[in-house]
Amino acid sequence: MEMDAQHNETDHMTSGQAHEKHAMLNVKGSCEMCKDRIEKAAKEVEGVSFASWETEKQVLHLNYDPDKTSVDDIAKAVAKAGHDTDKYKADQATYDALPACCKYRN
Ligand SMILES: [Cu+2]
Repeated sequence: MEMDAQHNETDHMTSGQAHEKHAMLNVKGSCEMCKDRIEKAAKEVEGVSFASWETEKQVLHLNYDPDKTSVDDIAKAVAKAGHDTDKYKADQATYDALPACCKYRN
């Protein structure tokens, strides 16, 4: 009687990249060096296929495989590289070691 039951299942398969998810993460930084550092830190996380940080908006765009990693893991890696995220903050020592042009706190 119900013909609609199939519809939900097919939605998953519309994209070519089977598992990829897109996410945006707020990440603090200031210059082009920060952009390189943030994107490199994110891409070094296994499962991340794309990372692009917008300097003006302070937002990191991500494509990743949710079977291999999570936004949480990526945020941790970015914080470890010296950049604050919503959830995880960089250690003071790590932050202090950043070049002067990269200081984004105050
Ligand atoms: Cu910088």
